[in-house]
Amino acid sequence: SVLRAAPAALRMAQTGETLEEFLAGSDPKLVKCVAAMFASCKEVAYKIRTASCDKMACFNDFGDEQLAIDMLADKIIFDNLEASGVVATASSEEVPKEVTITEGGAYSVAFDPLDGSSIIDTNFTVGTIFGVWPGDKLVGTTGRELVAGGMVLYGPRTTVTLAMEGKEGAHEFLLIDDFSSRHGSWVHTATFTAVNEGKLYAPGNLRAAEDNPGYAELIDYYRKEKFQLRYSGGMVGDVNQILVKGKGVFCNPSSPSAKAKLRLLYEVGPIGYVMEKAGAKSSDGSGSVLDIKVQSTEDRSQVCYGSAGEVARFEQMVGKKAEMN
Ligand code: P6P
Repeated sequence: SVLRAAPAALRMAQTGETLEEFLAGSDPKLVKCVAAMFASCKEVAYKIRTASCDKMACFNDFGDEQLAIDMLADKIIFDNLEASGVVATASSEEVPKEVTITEGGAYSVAFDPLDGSSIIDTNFTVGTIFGVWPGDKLVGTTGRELVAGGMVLYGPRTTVTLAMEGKEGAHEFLLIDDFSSRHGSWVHTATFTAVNEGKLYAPGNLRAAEDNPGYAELIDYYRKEKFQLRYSGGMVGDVNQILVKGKGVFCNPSSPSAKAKLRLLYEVGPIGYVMEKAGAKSSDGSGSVLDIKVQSTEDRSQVCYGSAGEVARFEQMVGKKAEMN
């Protein structure tokens, strides 16, 4: 009875706009593409929450063959993108090549189906990341050409933080789902338009500080200035907290011994789009990550997202030195 009451109570607390109402007026084919991603993530959330998953395998109650949860998520997303009929090319971090989906499709999608699957067994927040480009190409694009991007969080609640052309800011949608059905609905719960200076930091790839002196100095600065350390090792949750708190900085630098880890096409670019639409800055140490051209699906990049002051500090102290990549 409590769960059944929850959706109504949650709905009362929301801004109330449904996803359909939010998307109304956008390009119908882009709406279909974005809706396919939301539908996929509802299904992925359901599988994660109703199956016994660990790092290696996912046995669910519906007879699906045994699949690692990230491959299951990958399949769900590819199937939904194909069903949308508007996606020309898709590429996934799990299968890093450009796959033709629908000849003549209007958009192409790159996605990380389940980011953080290495921490799913600890029940930390994991997520899906996606970027939508016009046309049929992914390699050769930059983040500047993105028309939509999203971070999906499979946490205590399932949310999507979406940014798209024609909409100011980034927008959080909450999945209202009573779990007894698989037909939850998405309601708009927040709009993010600024990331201000504030003492919250999420320092990734810490081992890079061992042979990247600038990064070591930056960590010392955060400690001396008594920044709050908030880091889980799951990119989507660690970055999304900065939008929700409206302050702080996330970084994942590289060094000669700890190469750049995060994928440009599937993670760094799409999240950079969402963050910059939400008023944050991004940088690979020399400038906005949206200006980096995708040369290969395998490209990786160091990255910093956050307030203007902290991203500038990252560029000044860590920068982008060839020997560090
Ligand atoms: P590190 C998770 O495996 C991931 O790809 C991102 O989600 C996360 O931000 C990063 O790796 C963590 O890297 O080196 O800090 O553990």
